[in-house]
Amino acid sequence: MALTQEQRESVQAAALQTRIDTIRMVHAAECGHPGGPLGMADFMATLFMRHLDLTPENRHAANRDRFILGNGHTCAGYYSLLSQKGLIPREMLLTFRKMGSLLQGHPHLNHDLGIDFSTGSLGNSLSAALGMALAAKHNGWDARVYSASSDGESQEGQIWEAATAAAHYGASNLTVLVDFNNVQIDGYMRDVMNVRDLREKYEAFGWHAVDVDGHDVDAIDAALVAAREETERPSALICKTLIGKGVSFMENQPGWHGVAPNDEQATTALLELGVSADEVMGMIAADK
Ligand SMILES: Cc1ncc(C[n+]2csc(CCOP(=O)(O)OP(=O)(O)O)c2C)c(N)n1
Ligand SMILES: [Mg+2]
Repeated sequence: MALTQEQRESVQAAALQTRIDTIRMVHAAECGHPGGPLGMADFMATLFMRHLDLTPENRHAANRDRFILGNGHTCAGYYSLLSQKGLIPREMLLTFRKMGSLLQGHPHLNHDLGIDFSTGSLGNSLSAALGMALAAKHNGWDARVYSASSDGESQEGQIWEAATAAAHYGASNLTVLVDFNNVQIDGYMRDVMNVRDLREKYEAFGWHAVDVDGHDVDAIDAALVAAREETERPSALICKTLIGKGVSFMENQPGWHGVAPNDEQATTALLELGVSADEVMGMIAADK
């Protein structure tokens, strides 16, 4: 079923909050990765708000849905969404990347916070997600396993070992959402190491694979519904995104892969995201 206007607006509000939190967290930490989470915000918000069955009540249940962030460096947005779902206290967000904080610069497994796997070293995520998906099937659980990955992570050989095994074992309860932004740490992906057409690749590996506009929440929601309806094959959503989406000077700029905005840049970013001038002044001061 298509999203109602109310549902669409609620997902878009969650995506906007994710972008605002990302800017504030990376600004406050004075380090981190703002570009990726801004680009992923729309498909991550659709997944977290509409599909992923993870709540404060069920977080310790063995048979609940799982999520693994393969491109772990984009965790500011992930933490924001976990806080919007009530798993991470909001006041914890600004401790991001500070000494002693549970919110490390890459996710550390913590079921209290809803974090299902430690990531940061690219390439492991799909294997881990596949293990969880097969375990759920083995136990007869009606649980789905989602992972986020990226064009950069798709350069890792282990991803393709997992893709082979997932199709072979018919892990139809597994869905990967790939952040395809043509950017990685050192520049444009097509210049550094072109992974080419990932939809064709996943399809050739035996997956149900679709290209989707990674900023169109209706299209993402429909693709996630179709993935749930698959009974034989794992599903891959190749989400075409713009790194830095929503902040004009960060869009499509590899330089914003892993650099924190200074006070002036954070102010401009928050204003562009629609935060009022008064609120922005308060935020910049509070982030210190
Ligand atoms: C195994 C491994 N090799 C190298 C790195 C260093 N690294 C961190 S992020 C990154 C780029 C990954 O590309 P992508 O996820 O597409 O980045 P983005 O689109 O967010 O800029 C690399 C190479 C790593 N984390 N793990
Ligand atoms: Mg990328």
